[in-house]
Amino acid sequence: MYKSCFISIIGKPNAGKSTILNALVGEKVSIVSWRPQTTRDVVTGIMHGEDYQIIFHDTPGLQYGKSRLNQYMSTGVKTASEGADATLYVVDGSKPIDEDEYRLIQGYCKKSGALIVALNKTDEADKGRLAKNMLRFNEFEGLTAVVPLSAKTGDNLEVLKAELKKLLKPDAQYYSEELITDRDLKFMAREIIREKALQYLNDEIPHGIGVDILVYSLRANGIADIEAEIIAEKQSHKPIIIGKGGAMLKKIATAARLDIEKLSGEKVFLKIWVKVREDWQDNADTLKDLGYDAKK
Ligand SMILES: Nc1nc2c(ncn2[C@@H]2O[C@H](COP(=O)(O)OP(=O)(O)OP(=O)(O)O)[C@@H](O)[C@H]2O)c(=O)[nH]1
Ligand SMILES: [Mg+2]
Repeated sequence: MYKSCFISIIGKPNAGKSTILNALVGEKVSIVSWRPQTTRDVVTGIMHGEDYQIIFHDTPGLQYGKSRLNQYMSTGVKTASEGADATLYVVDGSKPIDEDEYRLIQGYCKKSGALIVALNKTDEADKGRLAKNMLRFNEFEGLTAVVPLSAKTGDNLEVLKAELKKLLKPDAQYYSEELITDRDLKFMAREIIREKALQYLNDEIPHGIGVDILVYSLRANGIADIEAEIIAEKQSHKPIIIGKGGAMLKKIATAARLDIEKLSGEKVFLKIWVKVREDWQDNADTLKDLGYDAKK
């Protein structure tokens, strides 16, 4: 009998939620960076087995900003967590876990559905700290399992998979086997460009940027033409994003193009412009243009 399960991946910014999702799915479906608040949308990733599938919803890190964009992100987390059969709560196990986070996780224990805690980044964690955290979680009532792992090295990933598979129940096959995400190439292109910008730009700029895909069209010979705009929130950010003689923008565009080509299997022509829209994170129209639209 076919089995499936919906699991939401929740946790603080930068804990490694998207990295875990990608490791579970076996492909990069959700962008990753060392900066907190990389993920802005709920991203679906599907892990397929012989007679089962697990549908994961990667969510934005739990955060408390007040902009409309932050509200969109918080709503995504809430909806994903309410609609799931189970929760995978990801903790950065290489750092001390504060009492607020323990309390938060205890709150999740009381909700219906299984709760698995992934203590991530064991490759960077001190053994003593890890043991202490494990002991603490073992005292939690209502916790299904605690799994220390490293999403980066893959260490103990199989143990996590085994725990997740225990949550499967007889159910329909919601997605066909070749699908690893429900997002289209236009969304993925937007995210990949944003990932490269997050990776290459210096500290004051990345959180203020958005990416709008203006054109994504496929020629008969399989070549994709993509035109995108990086939206900056300050005029002073524009020259920095463009770089000396256009060098920074070129670096972002080249890295993004290579990743989009790998993902789509198409040859890609990518053009990127930079535009300034002040306060776009609070502007309903711009947010809609960029796909941060709650009604989606
Ligand atoms: N050393 C180490 N680094 C990791 C591991 N997993 C993730 N990272 C790194 O941690 C950073 C954050 O990873 P993400 O997967 O983007 O974290 P996230 O929880 O999705 O973050 P948000 O989307 O911002 O909430 C990146 O630099 C990852 O490479 C791990 O197991 N070990
Ligand atoms: Mg993420």
